Amino acid sequence: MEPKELFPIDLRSDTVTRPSAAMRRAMAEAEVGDDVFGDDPTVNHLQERVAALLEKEASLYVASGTMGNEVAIRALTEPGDEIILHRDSHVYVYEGGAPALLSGCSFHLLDGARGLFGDADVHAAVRADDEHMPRSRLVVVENTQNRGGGAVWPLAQVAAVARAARAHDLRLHLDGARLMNACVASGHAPAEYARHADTVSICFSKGLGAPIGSAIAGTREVIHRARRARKVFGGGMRQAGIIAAAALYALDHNIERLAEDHANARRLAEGLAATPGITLDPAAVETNIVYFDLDPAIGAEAFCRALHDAGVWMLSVSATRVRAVTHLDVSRAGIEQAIAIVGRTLRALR
Ligand code: TLP
Repeated sequence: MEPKELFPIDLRSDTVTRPSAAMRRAMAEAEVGDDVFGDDPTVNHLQERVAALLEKEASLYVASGTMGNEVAIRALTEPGDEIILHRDSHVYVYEGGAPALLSGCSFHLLDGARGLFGDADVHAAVRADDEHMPRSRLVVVENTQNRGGGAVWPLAQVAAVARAARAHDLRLHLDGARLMNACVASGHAPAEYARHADTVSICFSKGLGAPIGSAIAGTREVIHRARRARKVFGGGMRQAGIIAAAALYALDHNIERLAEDHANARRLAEGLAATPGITLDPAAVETNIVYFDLDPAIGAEAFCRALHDAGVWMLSVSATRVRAVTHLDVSRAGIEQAIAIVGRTLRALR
């Protein structure tokens, strides 16, 4: 692996990684064609690869995680349907209300620690078949759960939620933007999670280190509907093999190494937890996402601004909450530096 510059130590997200020289070579050498005509061999290869990985009939390459979630939702619902999901899910909080805008769906929000919920929550949320009410149609599960601190869903809990959904003839979409992190942390194969879902999305542009792109997988019929939605949403791409090659490279080289990011996140959490002014339970860090709380007297925004000036970038997500995400462009040395700089920054602010 090429040496990376230490500064800035950018922990805002695992989306900030830059393609390595080897990944760029794979991109430059990719065979391409017009993917709207279905002619791009690299995209076709990637789609076969993802379908096999998730043990689904078909898959579809899309521009982003948001597009993956939204074309899946469009493919699985009709306008007027209601989606059951956690109030902290990306689909609800961070996709600009897209299910309402693009698919005509409303939301039924669930609570639960770390962004997770259970089968009883689904049973209780399903509406009666009554013309006054929206039709309950889809459950969305996010694994790992971003706002839940990168929490990993226990496989048995996904299975129970899926059984509850099926009992009411509901569909299940798995937002697996960081499914590979969940798999590396839990030891489960991606297909073990995917088997419980009608559609699964995975992102190549997060911890896997590709510059662009996500994919969804499902039955041939659902993927056919999703492909139509992708075109309507403006996501039909032409010689997309250039970027699909980066995704293939990421699948070949960047999955197992996510364990390093998880170890770095744990080390970061331990270092931060030992820093006066920070509240954090290191045991809550299961994957590559670390959330912590600051003294309200300091405030997350002022802290992140001062930290930024010192060369460490984190994201303030509320008045007192900060997020830091580890990834392949931050080494263990960078993490140790970041811990030291956070300590100095907080001392200066107090
Ligand atoms: N998450 C981003 C931000 O949007 C918050 C991040 O930095 O974590 N599902 C999940 C669980 C996600 O975390 C994200 C991105 C997406 C979907 C959307 O992916 P993109 O950004 O490719 O549309």
